[in-house]
Amino acid sequence: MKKRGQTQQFDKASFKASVKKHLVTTYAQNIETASDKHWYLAVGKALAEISTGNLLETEKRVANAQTRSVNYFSLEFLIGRLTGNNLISLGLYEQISDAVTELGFQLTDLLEQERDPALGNGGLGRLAACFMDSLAAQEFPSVGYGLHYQYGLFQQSFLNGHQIEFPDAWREAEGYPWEVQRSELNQFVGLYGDVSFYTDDEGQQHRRWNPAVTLQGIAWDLPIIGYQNQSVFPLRLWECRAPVPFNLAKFNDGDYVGAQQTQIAAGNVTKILYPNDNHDQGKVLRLTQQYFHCACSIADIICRHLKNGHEINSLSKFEAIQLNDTHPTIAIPELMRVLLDDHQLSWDDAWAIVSKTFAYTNHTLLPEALETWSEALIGELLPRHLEIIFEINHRLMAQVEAKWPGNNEIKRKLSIIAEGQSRMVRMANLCVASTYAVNGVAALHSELVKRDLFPEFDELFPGRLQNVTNGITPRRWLKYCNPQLSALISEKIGTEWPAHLEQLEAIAQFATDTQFQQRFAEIKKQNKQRFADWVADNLDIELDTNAIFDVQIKRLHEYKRQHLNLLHILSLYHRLLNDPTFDMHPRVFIFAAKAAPGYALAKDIIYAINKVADKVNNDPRLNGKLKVVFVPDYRVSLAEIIIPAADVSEQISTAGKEASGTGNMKLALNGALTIGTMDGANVEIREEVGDDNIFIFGLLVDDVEKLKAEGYNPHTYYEQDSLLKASIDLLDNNEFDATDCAAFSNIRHNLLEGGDPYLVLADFADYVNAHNRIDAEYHNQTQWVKKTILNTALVGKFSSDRSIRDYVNNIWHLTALPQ
Ligand code: F58
Ligand code: PLP
Repeated sequence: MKKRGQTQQFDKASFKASVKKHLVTTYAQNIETASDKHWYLAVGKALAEISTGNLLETEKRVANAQTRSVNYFSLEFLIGRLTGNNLISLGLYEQISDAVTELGFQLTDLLEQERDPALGNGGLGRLAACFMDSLAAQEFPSVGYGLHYQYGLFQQSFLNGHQIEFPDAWREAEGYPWEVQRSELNQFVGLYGDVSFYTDDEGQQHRRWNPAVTLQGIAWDLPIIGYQNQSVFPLRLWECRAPVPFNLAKFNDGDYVGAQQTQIAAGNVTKILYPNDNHDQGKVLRLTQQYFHCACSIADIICRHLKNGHEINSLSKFEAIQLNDTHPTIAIPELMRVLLDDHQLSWDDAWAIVSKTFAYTNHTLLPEALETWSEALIGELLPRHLEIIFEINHRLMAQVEAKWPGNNEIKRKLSIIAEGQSRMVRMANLCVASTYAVNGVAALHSELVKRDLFPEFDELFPGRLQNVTNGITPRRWLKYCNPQLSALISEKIGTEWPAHLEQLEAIAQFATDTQFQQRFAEIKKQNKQRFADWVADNLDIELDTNAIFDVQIKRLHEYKRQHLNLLHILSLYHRLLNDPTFDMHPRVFIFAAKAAPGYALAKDIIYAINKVADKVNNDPRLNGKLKVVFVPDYRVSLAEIIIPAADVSEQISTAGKEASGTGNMKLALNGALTIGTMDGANVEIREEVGDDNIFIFGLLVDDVEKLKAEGYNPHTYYEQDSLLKASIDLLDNNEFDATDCAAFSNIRHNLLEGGDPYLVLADFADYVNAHNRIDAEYHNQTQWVKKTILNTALVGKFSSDRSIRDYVNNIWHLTALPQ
């Protein structure tokens, strides 16, 4: 690998001139009167000039290297703001900061002007962004393929405690300064229609799809800038448009609306990101998005492959395709179709390529999130693809028959087609059958994928099912978001750690050094103050930075159990008011979470937390011991200020439900102590930091299964635990809500009569105990700070650079670009 520290050549005077040029000529602003926002846009454009040049250079180097690339297919890339992070990668943060000061501005103010490109829902989309960063940092040839949504994940605000959603026009009126259109890469995509036979000149019969509708894919590239190495790889996002602006015949007949119908329909394909996390809705438009994404991306890969002078037969030698969950699975039959019908390969030759090209990552075991599509719908939208899926299934069933002769039960389980009233295509089965590697995202999750989800596939295809534990990029999630801690670390162990996070282990030796502890604690305090100032300015709530900042930030979902956290808060409220012997260190409970717009109970939980916050924050009887803040509009840029300010990280999913989590890694890296269940990557965090430096509680996966099998009854817990009973009863007595909104009673009903599907009541007592331990241990500040230092020091494993190396070594088999 190239020696790090090769930063961009920089000439301040010409940079300033370029900013001014863009301000005037690109954005038509006067230098004297332009707003901060226009200065940010102009700075972004001036920087993008550098990155676009490097992107084209890197493309050439990749072509010359003649090695394998990975194509990361994902319907989501939750990249967050690019400008600040890109400055770090370019190694130009200080220089640009100086240049901007000379222009009369503060760089930090301008960076605040950038809207987050929220092109993802949560963990899965954010993981894709971290992976792109780590691929570029290590110079592995790579392209990210996604969609250029006009509207990203909705913006959230609260009205009387209720979530309301607004469209997220992330590009605003001016467009996003970092993106460039690559019109030479545009593609055409078919839909609907029928399939016919034809005979070629040699008398061979072939299938041909005759689509009834054609869409155009417009390629937009965002630069993924390698950390201080000058390589830039593309994140290629496809925008859907109609191939012609309107229907001329209809227009000439005076049917002006009819003339635009196709165009309006085409514009809808990439209009909006579906806002569900861990839930599959099965809408036609979603399948259209998926196919549009895959067809454009496959076409682009093949164009590149042929342009680089390679034979179609060598595709898998030069290209790997990683499917980020099943959302881009239709790429599998699409590549088969292109190879069979356009390149006229035999089935066996085409299959040999496809089954050596694709790999698939599973991110969930939740049954409601496992994608299936109606066979009828696929047949209508993509008739040729359905034929191909049938053929893949036919051959799979033959393999199953050979391994388990006459066993129809296994056939029913493994079949890509689920029988039933309406036949459904199971995308995960299609993936496992067609890829050469399948991975879960944390050790426990990958074991459960083998044990519970695909045990027979594991027998049929030994070795195919693997684990790659997730990771996070240390550049954004430590160096950029926590500059003071980063400076302290660099002072002690040098500046190489952002590219080699395992080096952080060397700060463990300072965990008991009083002076280091003081500085570490002081930085945490300042980060808490930075966040407290933000809260005062934006939410008008005063926070005491001496309190414990207890943070749960993630999508709102029953399995993540924000309502368990809420019940604990209610138990503290109850004890503070009713038990004169009870005392506690002041706590601020910080939440941030978006609920899927159609997820009623999740919205009820948000409402309940907001109402409890209103009450406890203003109740003088609590002596300021308890505060609750629900920060609206959770997004990457908010995570960047909350995470460095956290003392406690809530990772409290029901065991077996959270595939990995990545927020848990970010918080631990920034010195928050985890209170968590033995779930997802919490298990591995515990292994790294040691039992003394984490607060583990709750049922284990096997306990959960056993309890459910025995017949779980939440009433038993309710009746036997007086603190739990008092807390749950607070949900039902208008203590927090004078309106007749049913949110509180819905939550209570779900927990008691609804059977408490995520075992909140079963874990409550142990959770409260773990919190009591936190309260007790926080009093011993020396010990506490030691633990937080050890968290930062010992989580180097969770760098996404390591995850990417695992993929490279075990799945993709890539070589880093030579200089
Ligand atoms: C998440 N999945 C997992 N899905 O829940 C989390 O444990 C894991 O850390 C993360 O992936 C990365 O591996 C997730 O975020 C989604 O958001 C999908 C969006 C599209 C619809 C289905 C869910
Ligand atoms: N959303 C955003 C904005 C994030 O930054 C992250 C991870 O840090 C997530 C969602 C995923 O959080 P979790 O792993 O806790 O589900």
